[in-house]
This record gives sequence, structure tokens and C-alpha cells, in this order.
Amino acid sequence: MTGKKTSFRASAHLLALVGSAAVILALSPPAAVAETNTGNGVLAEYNGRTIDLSEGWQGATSCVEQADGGFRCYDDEEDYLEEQGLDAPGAEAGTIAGDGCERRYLCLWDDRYYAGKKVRFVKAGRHDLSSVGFGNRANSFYNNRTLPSELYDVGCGCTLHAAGRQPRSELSLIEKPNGVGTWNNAIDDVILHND
Ligand SMILES: [Ca+2]
Ligand SMILES: [Ca+2]
Repeated sequence: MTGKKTSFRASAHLLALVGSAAVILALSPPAAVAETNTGNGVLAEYNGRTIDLSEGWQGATSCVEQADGGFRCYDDEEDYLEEQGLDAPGAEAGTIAGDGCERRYLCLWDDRYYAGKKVRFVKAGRHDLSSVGFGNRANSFYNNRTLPSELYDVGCGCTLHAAGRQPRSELSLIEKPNGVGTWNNAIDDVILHND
């Protein structure tokens, strides 16, 4: 009898332990992801804090890759220009192209005609747009670099070659190969070459 009780208690205790373990297991993965976050998310400085761009821009509308590969974000384009000293009286004319994409940058906008949220890349190499919260979002771009850049869509496995110094105001007018739709809201990766 006592033995049974003991074994019952032991089982109950064991169950409780298993239960806790299950809870820990259930909670562990997100915690681990948040800690390591090796994944995908690119971290950016924005108004004195660090944000993960893959999880949203937290109010920023302009995010800019730095020469060292880090990212900085701004409330708006004015804030950015101010910080760069590009709005100051006497700032060199022609530093910024008419549609706001400096030389050496590939700029992508969320909306057509260079409107809406805007992301700028400057470093050579492949950039996964989902890691900066911009996957399948670009509706216009300006490759203000000497060399062409490559814009890649995972869905069709195809590449749009963006000629150097060439703005494109309306991606809905550019068809993908094989009639699988347009390039509007389709770009997943961009590849920049040494400029
Ligand atoms: Ca869009
Ligand atoms: Ca795509």
C-alpha cells in the first residue's frame, strides 16, 4: 500500500518534472532564436536604439547601409540628410541625384516613382532583402553605381540586370521572363559588384 502510494507520488513527481521540462522545451526555441539571432535579421541603429530590420522598421522610413556594412535608420529623409550634412548651406551641389540616391548606392523604394520606404545599399556582395525587412517590396529603384547590379527573384529564379546610373520608376512595367508576372514587389536579393 505504502509502496503504491510512494510510487504514485513518484510518478506524479516525475510527471510534474516532465511537465516542467515540456514547458522549458516549448519556451526554449524562441529564446534561443532571440539570443543568437544569427539568422537573418540585420540590426540597425535607429534613434539611439538597436532594431532588427527583419522584424519591422519601428517607424523609420529610410535605412542606409554604412561603408562598414552596418545599418542606420532615420525617421525620414530630412533626418538622414541633416545627419550627413547634405542639407547644409554650401553642401556640394549634385551630391544627391534628383531622386535622392547618392553615387555608389543602390536604392530601392517600397512604392513606385521613388516614394515610400527606402533602403540604400553600398557594399559589394549579395544582400538578402528579407533580412532588412524589404523582401518582395520594391516598386522602384535607382542603381546609381558605375557597374550593373543584379536583382534576383527567388520565385522565378531569374535576375533583373540593373544598369549603372539608371533609375527605374515603375517595376510593374518590367516583365519577368516566361510571362510569370512583373518585377513589382518581387525582388528577394540584390547583388552589388565592386564599384
Ligand atoms: Ca511595395
Ligand atoms: Ca520574390
